[in-house]
Amino acid sequence: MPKHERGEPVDQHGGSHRGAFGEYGGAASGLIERTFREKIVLVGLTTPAATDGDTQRSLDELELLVDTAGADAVARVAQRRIAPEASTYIGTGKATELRELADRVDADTVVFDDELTPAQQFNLEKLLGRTALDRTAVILDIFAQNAHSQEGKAQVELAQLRYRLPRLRGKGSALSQQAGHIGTRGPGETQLEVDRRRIVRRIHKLEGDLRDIARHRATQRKARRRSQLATVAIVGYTNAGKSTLLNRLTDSGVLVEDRLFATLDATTRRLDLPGGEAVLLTDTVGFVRKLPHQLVKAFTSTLDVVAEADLLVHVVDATAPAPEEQIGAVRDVLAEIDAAQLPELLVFNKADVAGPEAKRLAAQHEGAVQVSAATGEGIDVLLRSIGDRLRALTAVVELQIPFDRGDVLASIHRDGEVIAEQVTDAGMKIRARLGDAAVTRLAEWVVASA
Ligand SMILES: Nc1nc2c(ncn2[C@@H]2O[C@H](COP(=O)(O)OP(=O)(O)OP(=O)(O)O)[C@@H](O)[C@H]2O)c(=O)[nH]1
Ligand SMILES: [Mg+2]
Repeated sequence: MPKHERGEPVDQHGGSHRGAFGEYGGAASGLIERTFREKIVLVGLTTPAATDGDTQRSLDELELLVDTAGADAVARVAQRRIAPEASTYIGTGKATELRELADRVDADTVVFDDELTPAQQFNLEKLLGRTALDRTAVILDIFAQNAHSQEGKAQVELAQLRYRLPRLRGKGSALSQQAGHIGTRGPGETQLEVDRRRIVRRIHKLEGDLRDIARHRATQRKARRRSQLATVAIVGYTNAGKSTLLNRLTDSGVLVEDRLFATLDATTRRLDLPGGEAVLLTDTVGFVRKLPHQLVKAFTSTLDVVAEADLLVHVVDATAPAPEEQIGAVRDVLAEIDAAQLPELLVFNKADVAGPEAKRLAAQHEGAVQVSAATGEGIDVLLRSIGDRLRALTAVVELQIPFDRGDVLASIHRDGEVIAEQVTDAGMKIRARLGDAAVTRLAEWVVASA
């Protein structure tokens, strides 16, 4: 049984004390191990655009998420509907059936595969007589358990508070959120208003802290840019093997676990490519289908490193049940952080287990490679591909530098790759491969671009 260090910050700052998976009491201190695993019923909806198989796969993943969060899925329900029902998501009739099932299997909680509106969640809890949660709450719970750095904790807390704010309601009473109801009128603030204000204040504080971190990061990145090293970001679905790959390539010792969202912070290391050039390689948080937008938004200070990369190395688990779907989900998140346009190198990982499937997948995507981050198979090809892709992204230009500008000459050697040098009457004529920034900076000496 894992230890749950969930110093869930929200509990200290007001609002409902209900953690994602019920009351914790002393467990919030991280000293007391949870002695039971909650029993969960999973509920998924199949809309006309999807198949039953899609829903089952999504529920398989939800089961894994629930398990990662520390609970057991004991039953699942899939329902076909044109669209979610506005007030109860599945409709009252289905909700009654669901309650009977939950009673029968003695479930503590029902988890829905899509984000519920605050009203749906409220109505469902009344109909089901037990806690109703959604996929978002489960993912937030896992993030809360895995956040260790100050930045990670602040980001997760911010996402949680933004998720909880509209769901806040007065203790115990179903009607207390309706202003003007008996018992809520009168001078002074209701407890609910106090809680809400406290949360809003905390949200502003966290936003300010994270803005500071983001600013500090931007300054660091600017310094790196000046060093002209290309930046490569490893992205991919959670558990695809991103951290294993960073470790394989740079001996980083980043935590690797067969667990969802093991990595929440970014780690950057220098990587020397076989062609002699060096790049900065970053491993960061993984993505998942329906990654809560609150999290994506809260994680900007971590994800900026992806949005500003020169190249994305997109790691795909070739043993996953539906790798193409995972690729799509990752690209959806990339679009959300304005990184969809970045050059991407697809890497099908776990080739040691996937066998011919890895090769087949790589063949279906132009320029893709297959590797095993665990055994090292295919890593040489990957390194060459990274070098090739980066070189293709930098321009080859010709520059004419007067003899008295040794400083400019030195900066070309430092920032780019000199292909040819020739002494002419007018000075040094140089053919060099340079990044965008260097080309702009050296524009007055550029005589031709190839
Ligand atoms: N067989 C095999 N297992 C691998 C390979 N690469 C990674 N794994 C395993 O896959 C699991 C996840 O690896 P991680 O490197 O933590 O994956 P990640 O993408 O960083 O995951 P998160 O940080 O949780 O999003 C671990 O159990 C690894 O040992 C591989 O090439 N082959
Ligand atoms: Mg990782």
